Amino acid sequence: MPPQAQPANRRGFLKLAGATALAKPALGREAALGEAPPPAPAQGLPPLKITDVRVIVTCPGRNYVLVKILTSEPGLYGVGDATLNGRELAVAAALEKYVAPLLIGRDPEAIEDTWQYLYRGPYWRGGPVQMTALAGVDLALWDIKGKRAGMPVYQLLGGRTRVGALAYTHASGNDFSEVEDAVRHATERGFKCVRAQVAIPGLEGTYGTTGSKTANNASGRVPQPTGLPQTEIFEPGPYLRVVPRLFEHLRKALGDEVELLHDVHEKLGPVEAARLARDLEPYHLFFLEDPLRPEYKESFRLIRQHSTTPIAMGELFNTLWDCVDLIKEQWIDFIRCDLGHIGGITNARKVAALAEAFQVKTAWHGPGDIGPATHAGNVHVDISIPNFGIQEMVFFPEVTQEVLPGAPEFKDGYMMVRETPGLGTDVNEELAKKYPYQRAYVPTARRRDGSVQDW
Ligand code: EZ4
Ligand code: CO
Repeated sequence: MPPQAQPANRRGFLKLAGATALAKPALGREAALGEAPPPAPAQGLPPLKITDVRVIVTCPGRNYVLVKILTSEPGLYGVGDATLNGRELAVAAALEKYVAPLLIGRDPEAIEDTWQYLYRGPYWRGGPVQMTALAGVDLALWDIKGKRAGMPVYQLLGGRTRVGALAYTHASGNDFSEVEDAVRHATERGFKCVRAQVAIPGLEGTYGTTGSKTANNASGRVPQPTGLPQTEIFEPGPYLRVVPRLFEHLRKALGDEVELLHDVHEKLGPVEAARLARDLEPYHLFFLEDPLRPEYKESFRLIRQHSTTPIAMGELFNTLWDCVDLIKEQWIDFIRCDLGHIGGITNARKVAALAEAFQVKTAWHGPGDIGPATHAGNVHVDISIPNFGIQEMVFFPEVTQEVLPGAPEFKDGYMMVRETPGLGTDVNEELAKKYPYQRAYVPTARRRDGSVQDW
């Protein structure tokens, strides 16, 4: 019987196949040295092949790129997210033109082999575009494996280590009292941890606050009518004076219990970041996020020498190797890679394991500009590792949830994955067509003198 003729449902197949198949699983063929490993089907299951790879670009509220991988088992497919904010079509092209042809006919069960093949195979490795494409494939393959096993992905990763993933949300405003209100609103919703950002007087727009009280707008959720990036103005002096006062205000107004975080968004130089970390010490942050640019990791040593404010870093990293120095030197307390930009679950679990050895915890990036499948991947990893720290999250608007259903759910301060097999997320392809891609960039930033500044 060809694989296509097998029932999609595992139990159905077992019933049909009976004890013979269980005793002697039908292997595709013998392994040949020097070739990719042949399909190695799980006990009692027929070998599986990838038959189609669909790349779906859609804009239900903002742009998303999805990878849908179909298999030779009727009805069995996986969905991954390959969204790279402001460079969506570059990833879609990488997937369509280069990755998809390599996947057709491969064994979808061989996740690690496929990961290595797509990472090292093209010779030109790494970078956000390729690593986001790889993440999309990786997430889809974990989704398939979970569905085939009849288990949520966290079970395949070793099972639960916790009930839910402690979450943080964003609170921002144009002045201290607006931020205070936003933090109160978040705690009323059940959040125990809140990231606080404030507009800096005299500067036109500051990361996390531009033109709106929601960080989602600031990070480009609404495609701009011109289709070109907005420009923000940044000066370190006013920023370094205002931020400690914000947290002084919040602690006086809200007390000590709520956990507060702040995102520098890689905007400072080393000694400036050290000063901010030191000045924030009295307010006991949960962590100070992404204080420095990612290029030169040793600068983090300087922050450590001056402060006990916990430090988190990583959303601009693309591989495990970007994380090595920060973790092994214990220059950070939280590693916060973006699963969607470091090649998915396969690489994230290695980052987590490396971090575990050095008592560093995880805090995976969780903004609105990565899709529900990546958020689900985040939480499946969060609840199956020993050294989880915290999970950044967003509430997806209704229209996004209709096109991309199944994001993890928020419950009393924690993220919960669905107990359905696989990642628990999906894509409504028909509905996705109603929301065509709209060009949108992340904002850029400049100093008052006109020179380029990190956003
Ligand atoms: O600005 O994902 O912690 N979250 C963040 C995000 C990033 C966006 C950039 O695409 O820093 O909001
Ligand atoms: Co951030």
